[in-house]
Amino acid sequence: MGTSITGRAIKNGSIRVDTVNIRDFSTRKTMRVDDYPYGGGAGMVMEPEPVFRAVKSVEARIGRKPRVVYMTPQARVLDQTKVESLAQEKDLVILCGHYEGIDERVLQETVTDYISIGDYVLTGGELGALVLIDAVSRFVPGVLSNEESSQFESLQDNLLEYPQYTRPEVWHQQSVPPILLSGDHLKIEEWRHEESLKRTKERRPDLLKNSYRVICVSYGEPGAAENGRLLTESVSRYGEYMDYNRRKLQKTLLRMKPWNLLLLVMPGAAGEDSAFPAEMPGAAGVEKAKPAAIPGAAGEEKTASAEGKTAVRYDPSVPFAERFRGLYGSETPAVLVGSDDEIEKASAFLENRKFRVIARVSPAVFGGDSLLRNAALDIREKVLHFH
Ligand code: 4GX
Repeated sequence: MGTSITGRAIKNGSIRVDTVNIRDFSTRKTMRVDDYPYGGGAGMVMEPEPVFRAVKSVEARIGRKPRVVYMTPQARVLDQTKVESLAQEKDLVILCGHYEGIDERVLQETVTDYISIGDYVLTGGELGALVLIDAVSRFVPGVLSNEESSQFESLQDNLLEYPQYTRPEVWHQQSVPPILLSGDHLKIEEWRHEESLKRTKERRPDLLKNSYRVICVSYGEPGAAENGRLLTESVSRYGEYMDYNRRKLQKTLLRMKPWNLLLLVMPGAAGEDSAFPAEMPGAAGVEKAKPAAIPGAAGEEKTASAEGKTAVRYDPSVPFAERFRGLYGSETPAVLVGSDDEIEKASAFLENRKFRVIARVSPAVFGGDSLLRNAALDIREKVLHFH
């Protein structure tokens, strides 16, 4: 842990790793902490009491009950969603057996999470713990620089990373795909998304069943558009974003699939006093993808914002059925953000249009990066559960 990125993180105080030796909590003169298994059989078993005391000593030191993770091959294999969820914790205790298993009763009483790092057997849980610490650290603020964090969400959408190229343009008779030299960023994003899909189909088709496309629709105050974009980007790298204040869009047919996710950002989601910074440098740890261009906004009332983007005036009198004339789901999960009142009305409308509302999110999530990040995590977990 002392080298490279984790080494730097420890030195700058972003993370701290303490070790507790279970043997220090032995109940015997010999300092042993294991004994023969009841029922016989090969190997030894770690006694419950020293493990219990070791965990209690950590609780006493930090003054609260932390999540306690037990590294074992008899658990679900660690994935990026789990890593992100663990990274929200201020403290984590990782319990490692070495050579031997631990008495089931103390596990039952102390362990909150069972985690495996893969379907193979190690000599002890320590290497698993290092893997876990390493992966979790990347989500701790201050561990990665902006540059390092801007290129890491490859598994966020359950898709593999697209292929990368650098100079020279031709190497061993092989050219860099011309589109990457075109300077057309929208086209490049599209191409990368396609490559990610292709690659995942070929190499990890198992990931695709947990993959879904995020489509965000917002309407309401001008800030709703920006908030919609922020939320979309924290949930998915390849999310699409649409501003339904635009009348042309209100008439377009949008039939969403069961593997899509609708994020509906409504009024109340961006009041006058809510913060929606023009720039959120690396806040969500996601590279900023430009939202897709929205076709046909000609003739709309536009007001140029400071960034030169266009905002469209919101007309609150337009009813749902008119604003979303062409919007249909087919058992499509939907997440609603807005005032309670607006969420209530929207739910009924969307359920009629064959969407399934899986989460209601308070507009307060736009109050800060960590709130937004937690909301995104929660949404992703709910979608996976829904599927
Ligand atoms: N992902 N191991 C736990 C302890 C043990 C020994 C004997 C029962 C009987 C592992 C993994 C892993 C090895 C850690 C066995 N338990 N940890 N250790 N795979 O293989 O996390």
